[in-house]
Amino acid sequence: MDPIDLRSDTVTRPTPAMREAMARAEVGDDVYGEDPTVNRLQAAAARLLGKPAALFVPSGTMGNQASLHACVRPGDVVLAGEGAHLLLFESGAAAALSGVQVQTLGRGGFFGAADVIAAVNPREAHYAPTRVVAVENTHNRSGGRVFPLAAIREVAAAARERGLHLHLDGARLWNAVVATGTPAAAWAAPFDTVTVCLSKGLGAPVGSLVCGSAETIERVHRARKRFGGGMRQAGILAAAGLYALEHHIDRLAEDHANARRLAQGLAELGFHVDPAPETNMVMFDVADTGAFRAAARRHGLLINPIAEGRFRAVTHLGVSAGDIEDALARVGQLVGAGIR
Ligand code: TLP
Repeated sequence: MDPIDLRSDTVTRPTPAMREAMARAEVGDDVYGEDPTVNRLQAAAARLLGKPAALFVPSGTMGNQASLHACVRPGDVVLAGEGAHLLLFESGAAAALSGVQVQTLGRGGFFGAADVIAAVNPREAHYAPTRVVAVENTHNRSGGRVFPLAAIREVAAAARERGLHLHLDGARLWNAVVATGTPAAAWAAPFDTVTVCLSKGLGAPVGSLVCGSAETIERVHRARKRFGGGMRQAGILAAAGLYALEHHIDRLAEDHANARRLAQGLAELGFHVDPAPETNMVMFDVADTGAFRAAARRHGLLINPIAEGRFRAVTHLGVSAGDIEDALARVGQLVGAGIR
């Protein structure tokens, strides 16, 4: 019985064609700016995101944290939605590396202009300066939901009026692009810095990009160096990223269809689940977290809880429509054995 891995879209492995592209990659020393494949990837990403410049970084975490580092001073406030990855799952980096406090606003990862206006501190010596508004799209903790573009534009207008920097954690922006048909550049336009990942749904082994103005990217570049993220012959990785951008964006629609089928099947098995996931994540509730996880593993189903009683299943390049039917059959066996 082959395992079916629904823990995350980070578990994907490079396809044979991607590995061939990696093997063929021309390389140079990227700390000198001399890796032609990294340079091509950065140019391609900047073009796709509609920004003047882009920088290849080792991870989404470094993309977020180097972006923040480039535009804050210690003591500043970063506003972000509830459950933000850059607050909860980056090992305290915003505080540890940049000395900022992250303050959440809105509900469930989403917020509007009124929330921003209410959250910005007065410019007065008692208060920490509010410096950044960060949006996560799609939003991981909410189950891969899309932050609506109209709301983003209103948030951005309010933030601009108050002189705030706008950052987008677009680790899964490609999923929002495919789910809505709105191009990446339109999603990125309101933001000063945009992090996008190659190693989630797009299936590259490593890598993310930060996009923005040339001047901002120069500062992010310094932060990348400071954080130890300067890479040498990184063209081997960049080649995988280029391949992913060229071949793996449109196919995310399959992951979204698989997530919908999984949700529907789980609902039929009696689970409390959002029946219409927007992208590639399915959140559902179970009675006994430990028992469900262990029994699922015994049945060759790898899946992680995100909280007591709540699981996240993520569809990706390594999971076919047939695998989803298999996964549902395996969950059916658990339910038959009284585990749910
Ligand atoms: N998310 C991972 C885990 O860290 C939770 C996952 O399995 O979903 N932004 C968002 C919205 C993310 O979901 C992630 C990774 C990151 C940033 C960080 O990316 P990496 O892992 O490349 O540092």
